[in-house]
Amino acid sequence: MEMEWCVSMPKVELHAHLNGSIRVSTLLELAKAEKGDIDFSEVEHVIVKYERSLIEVFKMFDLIHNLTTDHNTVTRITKEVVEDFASENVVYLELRTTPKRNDSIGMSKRSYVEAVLKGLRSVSSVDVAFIPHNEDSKSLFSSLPTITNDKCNGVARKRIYVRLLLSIDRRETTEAALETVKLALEMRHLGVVGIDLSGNPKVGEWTTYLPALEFAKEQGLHVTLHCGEVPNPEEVHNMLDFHPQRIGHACFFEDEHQRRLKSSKIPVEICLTSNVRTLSVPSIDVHHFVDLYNAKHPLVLCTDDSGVFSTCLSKEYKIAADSFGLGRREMFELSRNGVEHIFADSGVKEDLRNFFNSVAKNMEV
Ligand code: 6MZ
Repeated sequence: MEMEWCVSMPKVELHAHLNGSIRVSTLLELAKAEKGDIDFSEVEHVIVKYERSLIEVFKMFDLIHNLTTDHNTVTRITKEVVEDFASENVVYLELRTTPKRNDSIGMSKRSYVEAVLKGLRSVSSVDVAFIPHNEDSKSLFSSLPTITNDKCNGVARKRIYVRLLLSIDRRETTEAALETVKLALEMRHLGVVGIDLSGNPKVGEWTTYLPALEFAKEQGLHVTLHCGEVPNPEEVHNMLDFHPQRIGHACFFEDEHQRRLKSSKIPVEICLTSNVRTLSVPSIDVHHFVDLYNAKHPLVLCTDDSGVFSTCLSKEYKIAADSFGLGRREMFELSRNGVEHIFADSGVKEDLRNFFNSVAKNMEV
């Protein structure tokens, strides 16, 4: 499958961690400029490293957080990440991030999220629609690119929907998790649509986060969980009992869980490169995508951490097409089906459906 075609196809991204999606060039620039504890010559090779184990990935996040967690940098990376996704024709982005408190620089979880929102407002290269009920007047059609042969040549100004998920880090306490959920509720009118549970899968206990996740659900927030990223059958069992609206990864699922997943129809966010790099699956050809895809289970391809894993969503589609023998029509359908699993309201969903339908005609798929 040609990369160009994968780029030109409209896509939805539902599993992207803000700090993991940082541009490598930005990370290197920040590391070079850092005057504090970080010695650039020691971290440079860590940043540009290609292969990373799961343990190294989480060390990398600690390094990234050391470099990024002040308000201005959070704003900057948000702007860049949205621009990067928009530039490869992502038309709906659900960006997730862990609100961080850092008293020493006057950062609260709320001011962290406000810095993210400032980043969304500061994007100038594309139109960003992130405030719910504010965008009825303008649909994605205003950005429908002119398509010649099989290429999009973005004549019109690009437009992207962005919604936010606030992540609970598995290192957090029940109280800290509840604080994140309350913040998400207070910021719903600013485009926060749900809660994610993430962080080092080898850390923490399900019962710690459960009260906050149940509260989120009761209040009508959408919930997605990192589930089965490492072997932990008891936790997978409990997570399936909770019945989140989506799950991420689903790598280590025993047969019984696989059966329950399929009958539950819980959509799975699939992150091919991330899973292969962190050895959550031994190799791409045995990835559980194939089994779920053949069973017509709801799926969506995602990047996870495009900066950390040197990928982008178009590349993930190309990898799926090349590894599993899918053609243009199948790839387009896979992308289009992602719309059904977004957490934004029905108006956005309808606009996206119409958009994909008209692009399908133009792209002759
Ligand atoms: C679990 C992950 C992850 O929130 O600071 N994160 N959690 N598994 C993964 N698979 C590789 N990749 C990223 O973005 C970085 C944070 O996202 C979570 C981790 O908590 C990481 O610290 P934010 O914007």
